[in-house]
Amino acid sequence: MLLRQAVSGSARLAVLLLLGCTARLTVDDTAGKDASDADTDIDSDTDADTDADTDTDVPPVDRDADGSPEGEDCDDTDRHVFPGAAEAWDDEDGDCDGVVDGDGAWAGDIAMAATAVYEGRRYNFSLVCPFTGTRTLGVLDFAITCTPDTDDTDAQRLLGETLLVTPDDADVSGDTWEDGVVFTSSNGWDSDGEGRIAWSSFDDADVAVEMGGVSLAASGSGEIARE
Ligand SMILES: [Ca+2]
Ligand SMILES: [Ca+2]
Ligand SMILES: [Ca+2]
Ligand SMILES: [Ca+2]
Repeated sequence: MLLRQAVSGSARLAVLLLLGCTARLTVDDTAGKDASDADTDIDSDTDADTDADTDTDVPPVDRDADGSPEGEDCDDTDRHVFPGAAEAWDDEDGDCDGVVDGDGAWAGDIAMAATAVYEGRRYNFSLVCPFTGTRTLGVLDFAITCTPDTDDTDAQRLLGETLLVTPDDADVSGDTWEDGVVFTSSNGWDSDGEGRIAWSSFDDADVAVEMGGVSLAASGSGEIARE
């Protein structure tokens, strides 16, 4: 009799254990919060129950704790760099918009004044010369192109059909470029000058160029904008 009761009790215990195991195996965190699961988030299975979190989602990583996760943050090792951050003139893309500082295409009109002394006579010219250029990763490339009126024979003879102003040294960093320029005439002469571009913002800059000389001098200034 005692033996039969012991066997019966063992059988009930085995059934209960089997039911318990079966119940646990049906818990699936991918289905969300379960009645026996203390999780509040299917991705944060930190409780002590034994159900398996089969959710394969990976929480976003934000290494520099700037609120912008890896993938959105273009530099997840620098907490000052993230989408929407303030851009600074530091040769880095601080706001993660894919553009470093004032890089891009630039254009505007430069008002150029030139004086020439030729065979004892003084000539004055005023021209509007388009500026086109690009600034990319520390390299500045531009040309100011003056094309005197074809009817102005004096300008054609002294300045040329085309007078170009180009940078002598294209390296640029920060909000100011100041270096040599070269004035090159289609008449076959060229002359060194000085140039300066000062950025008042990431979208606007002031340009100044100058070439001194006894027989020919020129200076120009104007505003350019990022296109
Ligand atoms: Ca980050
Ligand atoms: Ca960052
Ligand atoms: Ca920057
Ligand atoms: Ca940027």
